[in-house]
Amino acid sequence: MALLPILEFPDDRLRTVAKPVERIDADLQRLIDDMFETMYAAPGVGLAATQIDYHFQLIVIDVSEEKNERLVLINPRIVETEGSQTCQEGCLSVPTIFADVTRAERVVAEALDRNGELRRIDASGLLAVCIQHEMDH
Ligand code: K1U
Ligand code: ZN
Repeated sequence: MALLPILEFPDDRLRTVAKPVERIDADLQRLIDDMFETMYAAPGVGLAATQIDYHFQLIVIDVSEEKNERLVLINPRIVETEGSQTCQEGCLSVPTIFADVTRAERVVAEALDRNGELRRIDASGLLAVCIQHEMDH
């Protein structure tokens, strides 16, 4: 596995609009493993592929205390939202800056997992914040 460089503001590549992933193969699964290693080392609770200069709709997340609940979202879509919450957010691409952001309290997202299976994720609290933050990338 490998640690990948994370793009930092004001790098213009962070503004690139990510395209849908078209093929899930061994190369992509290796990249997903590298993204988890990079995210854990940072340390962070999420990482979007855009942040490592790969401009496809791919996100990794682990908000668990024990760092053992890996979530992979490929081509994610938010299909339901409910309520609102304000949370102080950081960003690995904007180090040292934290800001209050208001987002939905609960989201239901549909995405492909690392094997290309369609998953429905019903998230609230930090996981909901993280999904919304990473999709903004
Ligand atoms: O996308 C990123 O830049 C990752 C970012 C995501 C995020 C932060 C805060 C709320 C929602 C989503 C981070 O992971 S910043 C680091 C961080 O918040 C953290 C790091 C270690 C433990 C707990 C949180
Ligand atoms: Zn971020």
